[in-house]
Amino acid sequence: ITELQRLREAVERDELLLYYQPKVDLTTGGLVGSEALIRWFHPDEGLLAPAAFLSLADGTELELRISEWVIEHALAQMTAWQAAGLRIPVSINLPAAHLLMPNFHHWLAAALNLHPNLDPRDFQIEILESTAIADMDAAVSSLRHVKDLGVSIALDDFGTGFSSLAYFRRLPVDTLKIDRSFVNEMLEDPHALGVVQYVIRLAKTFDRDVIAEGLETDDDWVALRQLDCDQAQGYGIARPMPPHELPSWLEDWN
Ligand code: G
Ligand code: G
Ligand code: NA
Repeated sequence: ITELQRLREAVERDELLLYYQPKVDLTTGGLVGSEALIRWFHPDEGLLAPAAFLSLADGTELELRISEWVIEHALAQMTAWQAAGLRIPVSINLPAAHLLMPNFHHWLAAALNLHPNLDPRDFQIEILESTAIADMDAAVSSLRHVKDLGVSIALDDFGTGFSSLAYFRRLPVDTLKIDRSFVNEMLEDPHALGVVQYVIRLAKTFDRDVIAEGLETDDDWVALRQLDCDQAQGYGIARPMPPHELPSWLEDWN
């Protein structure tokens, strides 16, 4: 059987799982959310990261099935945490093409309706900045439909794409995520630092939230805070972890 068929079976056999990486407020240190990151627990090869399998599904109906699976499982996890007394906002990663499908918001609304106790404002969708958006008017309208449900949108890996400021200004996104390549190098490379500073100011100018990816050290934390960055995630806070570990991580962190 092909690798693609094997991945299809993995979805149906529930071999996929979501890990969660905490996001914190850089001023208070408090948890502000978590990013769901897909993994494949392969019976022979062990735990596989998305880079090892996700591209197999590119452009197939399985890619859509995986997005559906991610939405369902992330919402179910939020509901489970909530039942345990934990309110943990979650963001998921979706191919921009899925978010931009004309019927996507109906699909998302149906998934949210299965979880009436969740506040949709605790749910966020991350799409890559580098995704080319061919039809800007259609994109703006799709994103507005999603936002009308209360769900927020983040532009991921910001700074690595080619989007113009005019494009960015029109897109109704709530959050900019500064790509970790800039954060990792900002203390050695003044150009990287300049980009980080620029994205933070851009976000503030447009009244958007801003989060830094790839915070690895205490020095990174201090620098980002001095630059007025609101939030961060990264190995210096926590690595992505299975959901049952998050409550005890949180207890240690607090
Ligand atoms: O977890 P890790 O850092 O290895 O993830 C690598 C990349 O894979 C992330 O930057 C993210 O963009 C992508 N990714 C992770 N989980 C998902 C997912 O559920 N769906 C999609 N489409 N991409 C994901
Ligand atoms: O932007 P994206 O969604 O791809 O980011 C998530 C990816 O980044 C995951 O693969 C995760 O494991 C990885 N990641 C998260 N924090 C850090 C970090 O502090 N340093 C590095 N090198 N990678 C990180
Ligand atoms: Na992401």
